[in-house]
Amino acid sequence: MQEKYNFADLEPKWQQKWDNSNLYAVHEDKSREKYYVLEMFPYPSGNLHMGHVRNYSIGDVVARFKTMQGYNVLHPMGWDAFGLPAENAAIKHGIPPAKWTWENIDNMKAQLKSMGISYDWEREIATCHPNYYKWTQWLFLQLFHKGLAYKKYAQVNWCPSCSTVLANEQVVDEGCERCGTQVIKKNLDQWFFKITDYADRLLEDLEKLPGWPDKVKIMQRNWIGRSEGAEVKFTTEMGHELKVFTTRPDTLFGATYMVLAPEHPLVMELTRGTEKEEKVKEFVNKVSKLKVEDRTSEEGEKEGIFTGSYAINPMNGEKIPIWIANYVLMDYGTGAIMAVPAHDQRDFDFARKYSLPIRVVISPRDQNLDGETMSEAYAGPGQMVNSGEFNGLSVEEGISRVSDYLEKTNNGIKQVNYRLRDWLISRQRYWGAAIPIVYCDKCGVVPVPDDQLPVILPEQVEFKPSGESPLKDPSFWKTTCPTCGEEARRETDTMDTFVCSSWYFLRYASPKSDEYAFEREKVDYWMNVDQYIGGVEHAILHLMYARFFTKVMYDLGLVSVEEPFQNLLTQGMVLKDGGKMSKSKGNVVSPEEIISRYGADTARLFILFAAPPERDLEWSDQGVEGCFRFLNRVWRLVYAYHNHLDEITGPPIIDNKADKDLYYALNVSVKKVTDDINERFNFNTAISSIMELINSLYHYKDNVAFTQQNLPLIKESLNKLTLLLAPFAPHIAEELWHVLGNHGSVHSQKWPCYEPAALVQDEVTIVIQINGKVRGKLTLPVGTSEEQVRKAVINDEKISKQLDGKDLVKFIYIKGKLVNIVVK
Ligand code: ANZ
Ligand code: ZN
Repeated sequence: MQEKYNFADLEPKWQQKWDNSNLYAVHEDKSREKYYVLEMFPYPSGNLHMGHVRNYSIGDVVARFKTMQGYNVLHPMGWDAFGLPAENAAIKHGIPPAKWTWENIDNMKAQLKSMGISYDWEREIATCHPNYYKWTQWLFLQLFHKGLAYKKYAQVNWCPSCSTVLANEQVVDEGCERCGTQVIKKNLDQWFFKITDYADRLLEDLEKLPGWPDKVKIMQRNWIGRSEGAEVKFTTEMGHELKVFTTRPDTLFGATYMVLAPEHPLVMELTRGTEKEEKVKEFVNKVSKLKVEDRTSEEGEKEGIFTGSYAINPMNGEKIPIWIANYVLMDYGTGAIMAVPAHDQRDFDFARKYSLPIRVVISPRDQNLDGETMSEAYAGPGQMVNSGEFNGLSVEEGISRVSDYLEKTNNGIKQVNYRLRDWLISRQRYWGAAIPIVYCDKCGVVPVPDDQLPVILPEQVEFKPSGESPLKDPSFWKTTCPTCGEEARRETDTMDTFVCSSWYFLRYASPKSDEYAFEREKVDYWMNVDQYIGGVEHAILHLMYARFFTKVMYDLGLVSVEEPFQNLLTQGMVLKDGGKMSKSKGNVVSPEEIISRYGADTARLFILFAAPPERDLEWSDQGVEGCFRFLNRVWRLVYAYHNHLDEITGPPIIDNKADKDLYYALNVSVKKVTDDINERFNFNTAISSIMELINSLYHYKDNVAFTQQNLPLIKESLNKLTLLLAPFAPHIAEELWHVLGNHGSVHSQKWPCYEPAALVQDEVTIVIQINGKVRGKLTLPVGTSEEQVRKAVINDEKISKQLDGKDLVKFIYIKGKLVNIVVK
């Protein structure tokens, strides 16, 4: 053993040995209980950042700990490898996206290995590999055959100068990210997945996920956005049917105007050929440029224009004006509303602005509302008023009775609406999984037959400066129809990369299979993921899509679980100087630099020690230093003893006070580390109790003469210490495990247990304060009565001297802990 902790030698040494011995390879074994721990796979940008280090360090502790607890642990890693940055790099630097991506993967894989994470690299996957995207395409076809993949016209962002579609994140200040040209909306034929068919199940099954953070479930619930209400049929004076969706049928008598979304088909019909036509067109044009969020926010400026037409309220035959306004969206409900300004704030703002009537139809118990004088809409409980035969009903009764009435009179139906939209998966991009569809003049839309999968992406491609996808080239799209053999065109759209990541957790079960996307028996053994770990930025889309895919596959009989992720941990961010680490802020600390200066074990320990996993973590150079010093302390302690322990065998015999204290500290530490990891993933407090154990060991070493030291106890303590440290700092733990004369990898050992009896102390130390200041300590048997404590304190030599000649005013005893004496 070297005197100095030389991480730079020992870390690569062990990484190599672990690799060579296939230490982390796992196989299905029905005789053993499995545990599947998964970190969200990264996009291969080229370099790991601290967020990755945090994510994977957390996962690695869980994986190693569960392995030591005896589980058969699956802990795989792969690459979410399709996506835009590769294309941008290609356009900028002329490197083919495939080359760029594979080089980045090599780089990042080496960095991951240098962190010593316990991945089973045999199971590595990359979504851009034909062997993987073949099955992404196959799954697309399963959805297609089930009627869950369909095509329709939809709006996209379009740059007229680059003549290409832009993803939302490529639109910067309404301009094209690349050339700055103003982006326009364009309607294109697009592929969708019918996730809305699963809205109810996606919502209901959140109840089955007690192991998910509430905040994530709330975000998913809001995203699905279920609303119960009614669809009500109004008619225009000219006789068109005008349907609206409302969650408040009880307020129907208070509808004083109607609003159509600017994109509503009735807009043109109602105004064509009238004096309003020009103005309306202008208005519609203006609104179409606004962002959805700006249109719907409560604060956003509401603007509108009168169509000149009227509608008839089915409840009372009243004639009310039809307006067009920016705050009503085409793709929610029916794209039209009845406006009830007295009870809806957005309608209220609009009505005030355009002097439209406000009629109160819900009256609260304790105030008298008047439409003329109200300063805001009233959305609370109350009684129906101004509502004919329904007067006097409560809001809830009103909603149900008016809905019944509408159904009976054929003027409406009860309805549930969702905010969730179908998933637009078409990307007019090159670097993605091609949609396996062929268009034939004779046969129409033809799915590519299974035996012709994958539809291969050409890899030696050149990008035109316009950024147009190389798939727009005849060498890709020219093909023959799988059905009739005539000339046909391939679909040139590729899939959203969220499709690739919606099933990757299943592929890890049989990553190399040519025959199946995943082998049923293996997937059934491993699924579902027991612990999923990743950033909260994926709380909505990725997790929703993965849940959707899992349910579809369940319905197709491909998997046995309906939810993919049993428990979810969303780790906090890594901050520096209070802000998120980011290139643009110039406050990035590179993992490579920290690893080369202090070693991976220090980096991991710091990141696990600095905050509980779910909280944000503030980077601290001193904190890193501190962890490095701690590992050095561990090293020196083992160094001090290692030559004396070879011959020591057998369990320790504990008899004197110093031994008892150390044995107690050891057992407390084992219990605390075990509980902290097991129950709460509180790695930070687990690490502090390892640090306390080290302090106790040093205390023993420095205060007990060497000849008096209990070497079997030291040996047991050091052995257990390395076991406790193994999940957090795997390299140094492995080295010390061997230095201490043990065989086999520390990571294949059983997790240490503690001796419950040793946790019971027979003596307690009581702190003695006089007038609030600590003046001494007394060690007494557990269970000493207050009376006896008082005697012992007052008879104590040191204390009695300080009490001499003073009046004892008060004696306060806090059991087993503290005595406070007040004197005058
Ligand atoms: C009348 C009414 C009276 C409404 C009232 C609310 C309160 P959620 O809960 O989000 O589903 N609405 C319907 N379709 C809309 C659209 N396409 N664009 C903008 N607003 C729309 O909201 C449903 C309510 O939002 C509906 O109920 C409708 O206004 C409005 F005191 O109808 B309500
Ligand atoms: Zn054909």
